[in-house]
Amino acid sequence: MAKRLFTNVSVATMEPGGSPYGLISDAALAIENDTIAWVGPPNALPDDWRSVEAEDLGGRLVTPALIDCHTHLVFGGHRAKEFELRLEGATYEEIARAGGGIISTVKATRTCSEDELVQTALRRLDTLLGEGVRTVEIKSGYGLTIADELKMLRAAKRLAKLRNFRLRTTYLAAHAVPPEYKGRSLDYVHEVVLPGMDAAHAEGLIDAVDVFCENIAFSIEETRIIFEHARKLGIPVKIHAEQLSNLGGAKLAASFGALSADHLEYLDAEGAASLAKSGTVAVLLPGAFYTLRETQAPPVSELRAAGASIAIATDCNPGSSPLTSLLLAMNMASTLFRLTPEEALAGVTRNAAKALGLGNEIGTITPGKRAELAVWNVEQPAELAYRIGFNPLHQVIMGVEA
Ligand code: DI6
Ligand code: FE
Repeated sequence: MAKRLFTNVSVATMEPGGSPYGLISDAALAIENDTIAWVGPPNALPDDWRSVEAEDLGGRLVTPALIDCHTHLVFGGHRAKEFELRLEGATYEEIARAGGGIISTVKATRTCSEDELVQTALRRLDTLLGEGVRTVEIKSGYGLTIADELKMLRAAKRLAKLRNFRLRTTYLAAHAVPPEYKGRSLDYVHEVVLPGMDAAHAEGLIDAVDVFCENIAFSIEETRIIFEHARKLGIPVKIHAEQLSNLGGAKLAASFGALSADHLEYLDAEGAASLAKSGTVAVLLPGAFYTLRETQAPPVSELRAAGASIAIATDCNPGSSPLTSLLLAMNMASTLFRLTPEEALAGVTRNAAKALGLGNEIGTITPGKRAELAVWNVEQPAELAYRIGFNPLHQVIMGVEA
């Protein structure tokens, strides 16, 4: 059995209930193959580890490798023009209604080959990985035909062969109504979203199904139809909800036992309580809030009071959140949403794992979980959310091999 032992290290285990960050200040950390074997004070190290030569981490901080649980990393083109229009006064909703927005990225994505999608997404992926991210969720949703949705998902799957990270793919054909179905969104659901889900599932391309439930996208009734179909196939669901208005999408998702409900700026206390009750993670996306210059922040106090789990993600996408830094998302979550730095770190580790249904495998430094660790050149865990545009990553440890 291959073993590695690390000493002279601070470990933010992110286990709840104990010290802040689950911090063990002067720790030893033992891993065996792909798994965390032991963590604790060095004088309590089990006997069978005493003969293993220790690697000194120089007093650095170790956290779980970071998890970006909501991205649209694969897409064609970019939307710098739209950025300019917004600076001239146009709103995101106006641009979307005028055929720009998501639809312009759909056009660009449809013209891209699978290879081109892989190559352009790889740049963004590498930027995330450079900050200690080792689990990334990637959504489809810019193809909006069965063939183009499958193309996006296959491109995402290829990324996982090119880099050493854990991938979760989500089927989001219900991201926008494509021009050819304008005014016929229910037809689009029946003719594309549902059969496309069958095809993607049959090819083993998806871990979850997502819906953009919003006035400019899909209604509550349409969302329900899509969720019921996913349930029949045994695929977990998640939702983009309450981003621009309060339609009650989060509550609907909770009633389906959704993994997560994401955005949530317009969520009310009742919605927050329903998420807590169903164990659905509230995923906050400060990059979109910032880019769209939203003024209504998500109801963090209500989520806390209800006892909901809160995660943070980049929402990396070409329109509302052209962000490829999870560390910056943590900073924004603290500064814009008033999350504590501890909540921000839990939001990209423990709670992000839960938002992907991976809570038993990753997200905390707990014996038995996977040894996917980030080592940082910082003294205190709060430094990770505190700095802006600074990357203190020292190294990533993925099991005994790397
Ligand atoms: N909400 C968002 O913020 C992104 N998708 C979504 O459902 C926006 C995607 C885009 O503008 O391209
Ligand atoms: Fe999104």
